[in-house]
Amino acid sequence: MLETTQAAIINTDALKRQSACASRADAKWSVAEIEALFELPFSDLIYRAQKVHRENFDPNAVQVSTLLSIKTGGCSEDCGYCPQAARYHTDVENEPLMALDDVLAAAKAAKDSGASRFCMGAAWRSPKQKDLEPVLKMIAEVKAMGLETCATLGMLKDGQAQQLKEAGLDYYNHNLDTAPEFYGEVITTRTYQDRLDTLDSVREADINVCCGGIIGMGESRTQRAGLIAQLANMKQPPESVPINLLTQVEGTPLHGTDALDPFEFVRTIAVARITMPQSHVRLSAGRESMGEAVQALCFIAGANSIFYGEKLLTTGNPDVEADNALFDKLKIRKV
Ligand code: SAM
Ligand code: DTB
Ligand code: SF4
Repeated sequence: MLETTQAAIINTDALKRQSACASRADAKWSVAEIEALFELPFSDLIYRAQKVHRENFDPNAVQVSTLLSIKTGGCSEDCGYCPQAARYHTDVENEPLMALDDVLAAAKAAKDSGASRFCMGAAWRSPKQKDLEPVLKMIAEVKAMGLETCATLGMLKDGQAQQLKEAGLDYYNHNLDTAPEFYGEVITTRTYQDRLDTLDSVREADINVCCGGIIGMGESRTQRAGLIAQLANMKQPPESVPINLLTQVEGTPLHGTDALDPFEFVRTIAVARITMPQSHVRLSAGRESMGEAVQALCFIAGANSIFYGEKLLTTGNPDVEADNALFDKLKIRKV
């Protein structure tokens, strides 16, 4: 009997794994195939990415989302890039959950400046039920303002995704961050499988998935390809794929990592575009240090979404005037 129960548990686990990630046999892209894309001459890669982009999207429209950190700092996790982890000595202070009215005022300002989606982030390992209740209210009210809603609150437990859906959540952001082979170098307090399980519950609750990662953490090109393979081989790839360039924050373990060549970042965007033709690829953290030319290359390579507003969660982002000026020069429309 014990054996049967154990076998059932193992089978359920195996099924769960398959539901987030395609099994080897139906993998759409091997890591080697993705690496071969990375190896293409730059112009050939960008040409392929532009072709795929134009077949699937208006090439001159970029979706804009504004982020707000509704609960900042004091996080129990050890993500090596993150200024909000309590264990690292950064300038980020631990703050309580923001009041509803303050969140709504920020959402209104985001809407007035042209954002179509409002993303609320919390520095939690996982939301406690007593913390989730006020967030559900925020989601419902932001939605009622006519904005799309997104939240990133950490790992979700049974039933929480369903509650978020019922409150009106359109997108849940939960990143895989990097390839499984590099993951343990960056985070030890939660597993890759924990992340896949949360992504599964988001899918099951019929919430759009926003899932991507961070480039420039010292991973190899093969590992960058490994992250893209994980995302592209999902049974249903994420609707939104944020590609963050590591923002190095003093006091975090990854501060001092060798800077990534900007062309390698552009290549990663192009490869994400080719392998996930129907996903919005978001040029995420790191834009402030990129300059206009590299950002323009990212749009040409197929990025069609950004975080818009002078702050990400705790670090800086270009101000809206600078983004609007760039969009005017490139004749890009915000959507
Ligand atoms: N605490 C929740 C979690 O980890 O799921 C939600 C917020 S967390 C800050 C969201 C994502 O932001 C992380 O998964 C990571 O990909 C990204 N991020 C955090 N710090 C970053 C940094 N310094 N540079 C680039 N991306 C970063
Ligand atoms: C994502 O992939 N990038 C955003 C959002 N999802 C939540 C966060 C970037 C955070 C950068 C560091 C900071 O501002 O604290
Ligand atoms: Fe906490 Fe999220 Fe930062 Fe990790 S990335 S330390 S879970 S806030």
